[in-house]
Amino acid sequence: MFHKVLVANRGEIAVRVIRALREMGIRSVAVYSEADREALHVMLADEAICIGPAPATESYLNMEAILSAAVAIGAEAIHPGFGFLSENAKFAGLCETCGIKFIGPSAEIIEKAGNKSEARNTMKRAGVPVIPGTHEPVFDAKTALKAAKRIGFPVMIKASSGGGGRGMRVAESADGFEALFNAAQLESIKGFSDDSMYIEKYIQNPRHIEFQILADSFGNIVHLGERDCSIQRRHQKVLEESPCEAISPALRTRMGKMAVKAAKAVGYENAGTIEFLLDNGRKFYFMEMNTRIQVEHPITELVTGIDLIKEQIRIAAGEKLAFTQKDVVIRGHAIECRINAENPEKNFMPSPGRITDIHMPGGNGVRVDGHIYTDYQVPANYDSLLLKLCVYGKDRQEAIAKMRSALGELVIEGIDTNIDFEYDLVSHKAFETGKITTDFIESYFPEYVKK
Ligand code: MV4
Repeated sequence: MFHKVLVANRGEIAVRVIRALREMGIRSVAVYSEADREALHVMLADEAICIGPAPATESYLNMEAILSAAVAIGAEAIHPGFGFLSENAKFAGLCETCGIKFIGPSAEIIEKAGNKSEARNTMKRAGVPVIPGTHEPVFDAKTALKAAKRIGFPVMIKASSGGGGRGMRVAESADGFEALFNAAQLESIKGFSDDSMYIEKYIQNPRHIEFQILADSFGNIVHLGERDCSIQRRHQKVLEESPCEAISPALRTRMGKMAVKAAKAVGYENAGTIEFLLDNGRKFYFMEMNTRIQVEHPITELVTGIDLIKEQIRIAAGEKLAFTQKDVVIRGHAIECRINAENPEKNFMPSPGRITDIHMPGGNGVRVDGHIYTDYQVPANYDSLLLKLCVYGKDRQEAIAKMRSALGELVIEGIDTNIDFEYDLVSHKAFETGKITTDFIESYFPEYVKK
């Protein structure tokens, strides 16, 4: 096992990883920007190194500064968390070159998964269902239009290197198709320096379902069930739950097998996520593969009892998975609400500033993963995630009641937060009855959607 691990992140995920390292008896090294001198991850780690000024490009995205820090302090491995360098193939490759274990898959796998149209083809070849669409990347509007007519409208135009909804357009008909294609392609060239596009049949109001997988370096792969992440706003998840109430045990088995097959097809190692779209006819399609630990990992931990961060570290250290698929039992129901420093009444504008008071909920089945404390100054330089409020109940109904109770108790003063907005979401009849699709917020909270 490692003796010392550097955590190349900040905020709640850095805190989460440092806690796991301490439990495992491994020394932790925090890195921090000048804006994060007072951050919790810096206080909790065994050692801490300043890696640069506040802008992420000069600190948390600064590969040289992070690798120099790791070498200087004698860290044997780097945990990248999520965001920042976590899905950067170049960084994973540089770690390898420096003789430092990157806690995640290899640079080759990250690269493969990052190209969405290539991943799509790999999955199709492996027998994983994909959305009907093009099999070769398209580079011009004329060829794309021909493909769209063959697929049948409505279609979705997507960038091969896309993500987070960038370089993506829905085309309802041939009218105006070429303009939409050109706009999506321009966004992709600007955002990803890539003009490669693909076309898919458009799935109306699907659910976003993702399967958690764990794969060790001996080719053993298991899935840990799914998370329903359909409730999103501008491609940012707002609330997630596990399991998905619309998935029967039989469908879970089928989708889980496909998730494992998808991971096998790329020779996956470490923790990963296979994203599917589930349509209203209960048909599912592979959409993307995420090669990092995800924000919403705690709900999977709550329903499986498996510590995903510890598993990531064990796998990276070369250990075999200590359990098989039949040992993984999904029990009860978990929900996560992301609590952000933002103002829902002002188009969710970020609300950095000093936290003057906090009251945390607690009790049976309540888990808080956060990084804030009284008098902490939330910097304006990074994302607005303050904490993740998670609840675990024997069933969905109990989990919902627990979440409402916990949100009602949670107090964060001094800055604006989305606590009340989350309370309204979990109190809505449509949420209670499980009418959850990707258009949930537009449909039931239109006043919060800026046109
Ligand atoms: C789609 C789709 C419908 N049909 N693809 C959104 C981000 C990127 N990962 C892919 N996305 C979508 N792809 C086809 N063929 C709908 C979405 C989509 C979506 C997916 C998951 C969660 C929220 C979403 C919000 C809008 C659109």
